[in-house]
Amino acid sequence: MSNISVETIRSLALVGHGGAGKTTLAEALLHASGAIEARGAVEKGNTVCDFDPQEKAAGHSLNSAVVHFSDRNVEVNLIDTPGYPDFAGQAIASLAGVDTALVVINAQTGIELSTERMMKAAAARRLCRMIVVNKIDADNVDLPGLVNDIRERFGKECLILDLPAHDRHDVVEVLEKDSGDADFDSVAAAHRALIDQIIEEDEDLLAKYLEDGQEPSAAELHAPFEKALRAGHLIPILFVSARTGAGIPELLHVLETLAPNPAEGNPPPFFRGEPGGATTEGSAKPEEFAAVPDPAKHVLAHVFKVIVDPYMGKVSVFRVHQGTVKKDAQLFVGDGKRPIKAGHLYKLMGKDYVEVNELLPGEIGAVAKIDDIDFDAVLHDSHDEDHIHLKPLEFPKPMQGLAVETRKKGDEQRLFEILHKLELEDPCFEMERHPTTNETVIRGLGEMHLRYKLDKMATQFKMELDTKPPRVPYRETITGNAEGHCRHKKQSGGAGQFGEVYLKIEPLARGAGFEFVDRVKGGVIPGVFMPAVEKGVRQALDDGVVAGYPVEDLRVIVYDGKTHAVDGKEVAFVTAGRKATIEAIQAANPIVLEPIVSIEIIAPEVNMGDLAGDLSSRRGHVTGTTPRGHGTVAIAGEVPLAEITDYASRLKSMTGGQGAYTIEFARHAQVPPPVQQKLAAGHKLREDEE
Ligand SMILES: Nc1nc2c(ncn2[C@@H]2O[C@H](COP(=O)(O)OP(=O)(O)OP(=O)(O)O)[C@@H](O)[C@H]2O)c(=O)[nH]1
Ligand SMILES: [Mg+2]
Repeated sequence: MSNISVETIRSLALVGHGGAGKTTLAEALLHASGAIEARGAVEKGNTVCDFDPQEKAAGHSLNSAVVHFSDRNVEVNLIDTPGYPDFAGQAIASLAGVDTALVVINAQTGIELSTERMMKAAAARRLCRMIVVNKIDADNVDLPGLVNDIRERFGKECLILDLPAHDRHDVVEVLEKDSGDADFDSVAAAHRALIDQIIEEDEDLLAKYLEDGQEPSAAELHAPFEKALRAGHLIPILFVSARTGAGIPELLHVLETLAPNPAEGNPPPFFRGEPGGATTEGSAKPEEFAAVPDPAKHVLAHVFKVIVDPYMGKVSVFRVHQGTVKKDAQLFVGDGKRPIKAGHLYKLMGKDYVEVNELLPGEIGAVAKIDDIDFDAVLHDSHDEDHIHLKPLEFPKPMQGLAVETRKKGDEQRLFEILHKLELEDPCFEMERHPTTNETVIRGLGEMHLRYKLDKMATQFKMELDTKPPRVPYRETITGNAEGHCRHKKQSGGAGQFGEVYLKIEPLARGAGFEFVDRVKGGVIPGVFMPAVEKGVRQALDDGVVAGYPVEDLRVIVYDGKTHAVDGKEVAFVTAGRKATIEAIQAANPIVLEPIVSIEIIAPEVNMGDLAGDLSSRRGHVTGTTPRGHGTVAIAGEVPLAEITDYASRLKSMTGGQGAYTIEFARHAQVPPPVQQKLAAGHKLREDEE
């Protein structure tokens, strides 16, 4: 038995923008704790966390990586996440595995796109947050200015917990100390501000403090400190240099004494019931409950990462939230009836798998070769825990698309298998197959994201692909009510076919999808044929009517019809359902909708005018701009997806390679009439089937 207890466990994710130094910081922490003998460097491609050959070649992280180490009295589970917005999927997913987000900011570049996104995402998950300003050793850094920026952007709750000293070779902590030399600011003032903020959380302590002026002891401050962290009333700022090691011992000390253990963090938001259950008639509203980090209770664990490892097979990485996961334990996956056996339990150390016998609440572990465990699965050991889910994380919807085709004929099946594996690993990577055009489209968050997947397919799976811009995923919908009718009758040789359908259609709110209502009275269309009618309706909707894109957001009400004792046939009702629907849609002022994406561009300030002009020439517009210091600006805007298929190369040439952008689905909007006419030209409705 080890002497780990829940109180000694810390689980943290390093998040923040690309290049902030997260991977280097993980390396520094591992080294300082004695977990590794020598420190690797990202440039040399020998860090624990960037172990993937593609990461080594790229010089930055592409995937999240999990490590663990013991230091003094604590067991730290640490996740290093990729910072470039293209790889945000795994960074966001990691938040479900930890109590604390360490948001790393590059002192040279200040607050960046992912800094803000991850601060927000961590707050939305109610994680404790700490800001780590890295690279304090670098030239031309303005640390007091950065502290002001941080407080302006993220609030007055961001308070200094240590200050750089001795010309940034060192730091001095300000919670226990109230005097000393710092490079800027005063230790006394930072100390006072911190104590005042913490004491606010505890009325008794505050009263005592006001009465006798006696400062509370470190022990007395612990509980209110945790409370302030949990409530987001305190976001400590720490300074480090992952390169020189300045501030690293102090950061470790903070992890030991102040970072919350699993019982001190906000409990993870589990709920019992089906997602969306509240909106489906008759089903109970999902009921929220908190997992209790008690090793003696039933097991509850959540899979926040899946790796498809060439040697280990499918690896599911999970965090234990409740109970103890033991080697050889029988675990249920979600609502699955048959348990799986966790024959080997691992803790991860970058690419290495370290076998363990048990995992306590707060720990991050993995099981391998169990195909039934997918991303976001809940593992448990009692059927009482069926229908349990963790509150879903919010991921950006991938919109950057590329149509792909295998170079070798006959490789299609293998392509799907590989794409499916890649989908498993990355919540922001999707593949779609368009049966009408026979097109396979991959979608990700940006051009770099897709390029990485193509490289991975080529190197790891030896799958070479040709690519081209994909068809834009337009949709069709209706703007008015209308009726449709079809009497399908066929007399060909022997047995005939007969089916007649009357229906009405009504528009529904955007995003509502499709509703099918059977309002036929007196069995004029016998119940057995109703599924056939619905099938026909769905065929019409899937095929599209105006321009060949799926029709959405409407209700179809079948209210009358007729059958025939001998010739009434399923196929006849499918055809009648389809044609009646087409007739109704054509009469209901159909329109074509296009996806509009929100775009975020980071670029040099000097290019702003050009970029805004270019965006409006693409039927888009700027919604806001934020200067980010260091001569760069963040431009937010909206633009139709159809207009930015070539944006990556355009941005590159407009900014001399200095610009970056990401897009995210925003909404659907009606295409301008000339575009609709163009799309509609050449569209043919399907022929009758025999
Ligand atoms: N001067 C200085 N350079 C640093 C420091 N920490 C990291 N770097 C350098 O900054 C660059 C980026 O470091 P990484 O550790 O890869 O940054 P990251 O946050 O993991 O980046 P992503 O993986 O892209 O999210 C590398 O060249 C590091 O050597 C530091 O404390 N001081
Ligand atoms: Mg990294």
